[in-house]
Amino acid sequence: MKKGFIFDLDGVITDTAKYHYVAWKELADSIGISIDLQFNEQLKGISRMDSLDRILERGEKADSYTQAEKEALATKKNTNYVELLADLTPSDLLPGVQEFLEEAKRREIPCVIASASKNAPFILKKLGVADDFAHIVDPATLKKGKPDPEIFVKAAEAISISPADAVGFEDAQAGVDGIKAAGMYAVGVVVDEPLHGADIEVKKLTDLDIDVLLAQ
Ligand code: B16
Ligand code: MG
Repeated sequence: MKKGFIFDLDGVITDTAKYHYVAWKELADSIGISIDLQFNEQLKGISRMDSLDRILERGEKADSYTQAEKEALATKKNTNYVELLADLTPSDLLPGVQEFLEEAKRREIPCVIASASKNAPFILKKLGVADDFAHIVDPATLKKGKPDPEIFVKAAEAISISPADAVGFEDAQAGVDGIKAAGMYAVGVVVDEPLHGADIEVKKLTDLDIDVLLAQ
């Protein structure tokens, strides 16, 4: 029997990718780099600094900024992004999330957030589900980002279970790779592109039978 659920945030609990895109596009435009929605796909699940590095590489400006200047650019993007999150409400939970979290609570299965986002506590509060999670892994404590398994291993540790007893939920390929590298059962939440290596793929969490999932 599985004993815990480990959730990615963006793309699984809510869809903040559209706000990341608006904020990154504004930042990129301001330094003469053009990005589009297709490029934005590459930024899913990737940390703030790694996202900036990918944008600078795309504009062939990887060596144009000092570390301090890059930090200022990332902060500028984040300020804009957090402003865009101001209107987030529980209605922005992805379909089936509320019901799934309630089912987990009824079965006393702890839920943990394993997100690259440093804004996760703020976002969960705005969505009204902060109390549904036993722990949020602090991405600032990580040595490596996804696809490294570290964040998922830390999430399992936080609720004192072995990774093999956890189910991980992800929408990004880097995340599914991290879940599998941690030795967990992987649920891929897909829009249209398949996720390689996921043990099961669903479009929304209510497509899952929680009892079947726990028996994996
Ligand atoms: P922040 P996830 C990730 O969230 C996003 O998918 C990614 O686009 C973003 O750059 C990253 O969080 C960092 O977010 O700038 O808020 O710290 O999918 O890991 O929940
Ligand atoms: Mg995600």
